[in-house]
Amino acid sequence: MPKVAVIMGSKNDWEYMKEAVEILKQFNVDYEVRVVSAHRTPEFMMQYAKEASERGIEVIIAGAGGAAHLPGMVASNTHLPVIGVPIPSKNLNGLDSLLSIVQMPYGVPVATVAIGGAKNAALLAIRILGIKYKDLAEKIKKFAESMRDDVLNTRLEA
Ligand code: RP5
Repeated sequence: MPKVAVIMGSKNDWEYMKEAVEILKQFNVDYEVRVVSAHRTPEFMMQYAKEASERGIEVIIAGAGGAAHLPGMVASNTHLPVIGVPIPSKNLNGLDSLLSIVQMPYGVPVATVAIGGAKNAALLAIRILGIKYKDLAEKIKKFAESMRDDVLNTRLEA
């Protein structure tokens, strides 16, 4: 049963959102991937968000670009944690996406990562799951240790 839903507003977002899936695979986390458009498939978006929890989804990662209302609208139709990924857009390089996603009003939070930050979205989802699944918490600790060792072992020609 998938634990993480990776959704995006358009198939054009996949080139960025696939990085989240690569991280989930690396940590052996079950996931599903879908295109769910807030403005082209509004009824489906609501149904998807409302049913996600009963289908076993525990965290939703939602990527969108431009007038990026998918993460917020999904958050308003589920009690699950929603992580928003601002997709780099053509005209404003994703600043529009970032501001659309990060400026959620009080009561309907979306945890927003950096523009194009799909990898961190997946890592945050795994940290959330790590509260319940101790093996994932251990994997996250090992991941941090390996990054630490990489830095400590770095030698520069000076
Ligand atoms: C957003 O608008 C999508 O997330 C995508 O980044 C952007 C363009 O969407 P499409 O025109 O490809 O549907 O909803």
